[in-house]
Amino acid sequence: MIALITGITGQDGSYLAEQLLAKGYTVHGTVRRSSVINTSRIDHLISEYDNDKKLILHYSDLLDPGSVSNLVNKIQPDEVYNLAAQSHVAVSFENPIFTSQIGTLGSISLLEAIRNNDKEIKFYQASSSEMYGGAIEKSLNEQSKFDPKSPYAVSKLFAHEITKVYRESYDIFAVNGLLFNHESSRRGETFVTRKITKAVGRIKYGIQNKLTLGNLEASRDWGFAGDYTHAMWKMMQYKTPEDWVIATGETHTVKEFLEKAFTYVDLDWNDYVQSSEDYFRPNEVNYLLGDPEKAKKLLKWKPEKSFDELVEDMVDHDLLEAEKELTLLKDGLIKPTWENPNI
Ligand code: NAP
Ligand code: G4F
Repeated sequence: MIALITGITGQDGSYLAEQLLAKGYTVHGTVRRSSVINTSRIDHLISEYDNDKKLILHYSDLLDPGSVSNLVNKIQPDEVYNLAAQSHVAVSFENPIFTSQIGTLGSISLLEAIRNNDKEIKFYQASSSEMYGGAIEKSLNEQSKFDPKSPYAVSKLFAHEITKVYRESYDIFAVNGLLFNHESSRRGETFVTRKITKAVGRIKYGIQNKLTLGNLEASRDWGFAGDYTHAMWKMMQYKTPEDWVIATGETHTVKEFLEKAFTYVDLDWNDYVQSSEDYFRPNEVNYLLGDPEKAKKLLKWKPEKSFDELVEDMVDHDLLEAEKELTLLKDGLIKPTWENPNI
């Protein structure tokens, strides 16, 4: 089996590549050219699989439809996973056009490439619970109405709908994974969970003394990224192409995450955390809770890692990172930054 993953350098791309390679797939991934090497999440896979050409990276940007089409033509994949995006909701308010272009141009370029090359190629679109936005239902499933609240969510909604259009119009096996928030030690450092666990590690080692966040009352259905990428693969093996909600069925506030993470290292978060308007968004999604019953029943999928285990794993990882950072600081190899200027 041959898979193409756009966004392989991201959190999900790295877990998905790992899982597909372990199943014996040949994995092709797109990498954006950058002035610094940006493959840190997949370096362990490159050293293991690069020599026997099981993992092959290509320079490609989703904003360049020609490069996307050439790639599909050249690789002739069995499965395409479209994970690339400007995935930060707050940043999408700052860069709305760029964010929208990746979501819209990226998905339709890939679908067109599949339609023109080989309609047997299966397609996965990384849809998002963010598209539900202001929905009033308590628990959200595949039938719930969308109400996007950010440029990011609107661009994801376009990709979601165009995926359905290509499925219905051209009989392409095109699926949407409606994934609720999923985290890990590979999560980008400006998403709230990782921002917290990284700060916990640094505070514990005395490298940082405060943490500034935005809305502490926001509530999210947080799962483990590795469980969710496994669900992506399962959707692609199901007999028919459909839309699937992937979630834990539990929701927690940012405050609850703080409580769990700081208590784990015997600290009281109230002593370190402040909330600033600077980190509030122009439009907030206050509450998200998913209902994964369909995936549980038909895909035989369930989240393996609990909320507590997820938080503890992330804190454990970031304690080790902080310990390494402290050594570098002591050796004078890096300069101290008391708090990362994060979004
Ligand atoms: P991520 O860590 O931010 O990774 C995004 C990936 O997209 C990175 O590899 C990034 O490359 C790449 N990318 C960005 N702009 C690109 C462009 N113009 N052309 C090609 N590649 C580009 O995101 P993630 O958490 O893994 O999420 C994967 C996908 O699932 C995203 O589409 C996200 O919107 C969606 N999603 C995520 C969640 C979640 O909770 N994690 C939930 C629902 C949906 P660089 O490494 O060069 O930046
Ligand atoms: O961690 P977040 O930035 O994730 P958000 O906005 O829910 O988006 C993530 O999940 C979506 C799925 O629902 C994905 F589609 C998307 O790509 C991304 O992966 O923020 C979570 C909550 C928000 O309500 C935010 O306002 O935490 C709140 N928050 C409070 N203080 C903060 C902060 N978020 C960030 N990033 N930074 C803060 O300081």
